[in-house]
Amino acid sequence: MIVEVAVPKKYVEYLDEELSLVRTVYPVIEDVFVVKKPSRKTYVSAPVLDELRKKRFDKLVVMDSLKPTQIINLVRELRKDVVDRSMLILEIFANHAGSLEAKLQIELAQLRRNLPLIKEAIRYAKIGEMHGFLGAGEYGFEKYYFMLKRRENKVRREIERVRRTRSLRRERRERLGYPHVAIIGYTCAGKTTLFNRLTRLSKPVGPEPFTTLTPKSYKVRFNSLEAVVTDTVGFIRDLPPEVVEAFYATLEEVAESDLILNVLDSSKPLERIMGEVETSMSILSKIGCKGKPLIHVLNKIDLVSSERLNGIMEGLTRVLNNDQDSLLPISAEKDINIDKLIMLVEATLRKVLRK
Ligand SMILES: Nc1nc2c(ncn2[C@@H]2O[C@H](COP(=O)(O)OP(=O)(O)OP(=O)(O)O)[C@@H](O)[C@H]2O)c(=O)[nH]1
Ligand SMILES: [Mg+2]
Repeated sequence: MIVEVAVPKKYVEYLDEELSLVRTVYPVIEDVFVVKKPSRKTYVSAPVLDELRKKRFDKLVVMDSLKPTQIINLVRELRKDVVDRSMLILEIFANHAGSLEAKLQIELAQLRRNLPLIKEAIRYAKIGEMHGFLGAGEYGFEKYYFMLKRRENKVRREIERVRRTRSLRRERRERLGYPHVAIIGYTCAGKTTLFNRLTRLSKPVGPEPFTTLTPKSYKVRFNSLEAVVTDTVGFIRDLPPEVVEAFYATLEEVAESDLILNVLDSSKPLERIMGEVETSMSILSKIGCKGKPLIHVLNKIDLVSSERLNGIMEGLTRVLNNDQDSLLPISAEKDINIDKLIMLVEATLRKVLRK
């Protein structure tokens, strides 16, 4: 599968991150082009469409969120498959989903993404401009639409059932009275590596975004104090709303935690780290975690020189809320400062529990 990638101007500074998302699903990228001003009808301009028609590729990946009409117009113009950023992120999620809950959530999100597309196709079929992809014109689409609608309701009920089981498990744990520590952060920051280090488990880790899709909890001893630690789904800039709704419901554990560890990747440029702190903080406030004790864990320090590390620490100290939050450089992989982190978690939890 060879893909052609369109990147909007607003994402050019994050080109490497956007392309790493694409490569997770489509390793062979034929070409990348920047879209300065998206067209309302086909997203890319008419001259670019002409260029694209001459090229050999199987799929056009657009790293922006497209309207159903834009997708349908592009497919009709190019006679090729078109995938936008939301669909791509959902595909990555689908490839990584292990648990039943994650699989159902992805199916629901994909249904919610596809239903408006099919509605649009019905509209086209009705004005006689597009033949039904089920070969039955407008009636084929309509039948398909209602079938998916029924499936959507069924999946929704199923998810509620699975979530109830998970929340019962959580209540049982709470009755046992353990404090709760949630590990959050941008995707690939090293959350699961840290979780594994603390729990001595070996949950899957990897350089691909969104390796972890189901939150995992485990009991950990922080010196004299035992607590339950939860690993969570990573964050990324501009998450599609379908994904936010589906996945970040699993973040309810974070909202109920006593302490949050926000994992940051120190091997990235400072501006990028700052941007990621911003993304994480805005998601935290959306899920009702404002004012919770936070430890910013600056991970992967084995990859940076002490000079660079000092620069990053200074930069972060300036933007973080330092009266309340702590900042600690570590390497989860190379076991640097993990003992310090354990002491800091213990001390912070003691303070919180005394309140
Ligand atoms: N050099 C170095 N690499 C690390 C460190 N911690 C994690 N990594 C690497 O960073 C990559 C991502 O690690 P994960 O633990 O999977 O990251 P995550 O935050 O759980 O990512 P998602 O679950 O995908 O959101 C992996 O390739 C790890 O081996 C570290 O301290 N040093
Ligand atoms: Mg992970």
